[in-house]
Parts: sequence; C-alpha cells; structure tokens
Amino acid sequence: MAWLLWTAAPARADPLPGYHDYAAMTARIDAVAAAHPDIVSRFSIGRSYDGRELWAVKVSDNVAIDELEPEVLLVFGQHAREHITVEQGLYLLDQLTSGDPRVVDLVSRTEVWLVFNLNPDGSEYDWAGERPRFWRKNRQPPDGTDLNRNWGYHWGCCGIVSRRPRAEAYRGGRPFSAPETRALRAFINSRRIAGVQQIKAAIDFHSAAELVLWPFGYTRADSAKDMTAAQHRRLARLGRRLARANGYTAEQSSDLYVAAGELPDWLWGRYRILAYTFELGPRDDFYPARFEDEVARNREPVLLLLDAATRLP
Ligand code: NO5
Ligand code: CA
Ligand code: CA
Ligand code: ZN
Repeated sequence: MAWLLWTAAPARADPLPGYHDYAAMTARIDAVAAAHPDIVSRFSIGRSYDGRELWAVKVSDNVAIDELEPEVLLVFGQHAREHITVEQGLYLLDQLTSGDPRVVDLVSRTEVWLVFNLNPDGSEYDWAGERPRFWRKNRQPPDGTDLNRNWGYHWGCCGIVSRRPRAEAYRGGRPFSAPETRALRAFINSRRIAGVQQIKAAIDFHSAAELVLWPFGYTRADSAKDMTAAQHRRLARLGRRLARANGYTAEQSSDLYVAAGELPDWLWGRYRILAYTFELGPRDDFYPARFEDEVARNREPVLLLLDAATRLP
C-alpha cells in the first residue's frame, strides 16, 4: 500500500521553512516598498523566460530622483538552487531600510539597486517536486542555460563552461541568449548616462562556499587586456577587506576554477565596475535549515562596499 500513498503525495513541496518562494518574495518586497516610499522604489527589469517579472528596487534618499550619487548593484539568485541568496537580498533590504544612523547616512550618499532573483523560473522549478531538484540553470529549452556562463565577455572561451545543452554549465546558444541576462544587461546599460556608467561597485551573490572572488574568472592572469596590474591590486585589496568583514576566503575567481561568461567579468570588462562574487556558506549545502546567521555575516561587507563606492576617484 505504501506506494499508493507515495503516488498521492502533493505535487509541490513547500520551500524550506522560513524561505521565500517567488510569491512570498514578491509580497515581501511590496510590503517593504509600501512601508518606505521615501527611500524604496520597486520596479521590474523585465521578464524571465516563463514570463515572471524580475523584481528590483532602488534604495536611496529622494528615491524618485536620479541624483549624482555613486550607484551600487546587488544581484541575487542567478543559480536556482542557491535560494539562500534570495534571503540575503531580503535581509539586506531590511537592513538598508532599518533607520540605523550609519545606514541612513550611507543610503543618502549612494543609490543601491537590488535585483532579488534573476532566475525565478529555476528556483520555482527547484521547489516544485517532492524534494529539491538541485536545479542550477534557467528553464529555457531545451534544458536550461547557466546564466553565469551566458554573459558576453570572453563568452565560452575557457574553463568550466560547456557547449552541450544538457551540461550544468551550459553557456547558451550565444552571448545573452537568456532573457534574464539580457534584462539585467539592459538595466545596467541604462545606468550609463552621458557616457558615464553610474554603477561603481557590485556583488553577485551565490552559494555555497564562503568565498569572496574578484575578476577575472576567464583567465588566471593577474593582468590582461582590460585589466592593468594596478587595477588588479585594487580589486584584490578591496576584496580582501570585504572578506575580513564576513570571514570568507578571498581569492581571484579563477583561483577557484577558470570559467568564462560570469557576470563580474562582464561588469569589469565592459564598464570597470568593481565587481565581486560572494559565495555564501555553509560550505557545500544549498539547503541549510537556517540562514539567518549566514545572511547577517554580509551586512558589514555590503556597508563597507557602499562606503568604498563614495570614496572612488
Ligand atoms: C560560481 C563561480 C562564480 C564561483 C559559478 O558554485 S557556483 O556555481 N555558485 N560558483 O560557477 O558560477
Ligand atoms: Ca539619493
Ligand atoms: Ca544616479
Ligand atoms: Zn552560483
């Protein structure tokens, strides 16, 4: 009889307790935006392959006005099963609207963009079975594209990246073949005003390895076309400071493994944005029962990055 009960099991498992699926995330963003209309404005950067809105917010004083303040971009959820990064985004939204005097000061001197889940189709699919599916890619046919291999800087050239659609690190049919990377690219391009990119620093949040990584990922070289040795030292110095604040290990992205088509490589290569990957802990666990302490570790490095963005030449 057991197998009969088994087949009668619900078609959709709930996310782990405390985690926000897409509907809960959307409701939470709406609630915070409604509670803080003076400093939070919510918008969509476009739609996922299956048509979900890709929700984002701007946090700043005089939020309705595009002021001449350094802009910082925070991206969550490129990889579907890395659900903890969506919780990281919601936690940071809470912190940035908390009214803490240090935060109020930083938020009034910067404009912070948060993109909460760049891959909602993938994360919904990951929860949609009886147990998590360990899904990484988006849901674009035939078998999903790895968004963090789809960015158009040295796309597909090197390292852990595949031209086979069934591979975990499938790069897509061409650079920016995924609607999700195209939507975020269009948003970032729109922040180029009178020829000057307004976004000065960025973090792309992943899990699960407790790392702070800086570009490039596509090459092991410390200096390359588009990166002088001095620029590399600057990226590394700030990266090490961020890692001291959260206790993660700091290294160049390619020290972990070489991989082409990552978002931070494109942010630096295209616009010279100080771009980092944060890999949240706990190590090797995509589904930790508790995430509260882990996301709190990244309050300080994010505030440090906002502060650093206000001190750039
Ligand atoms: C990332 C790297 C940017 C470190 C990736 O395990 S992860 O997939 N989150 N690592 O391979 O895109
Ligand atoms: Ca402002
Ligand atoms: Ca601005
Ligand atoms: Zn990842």
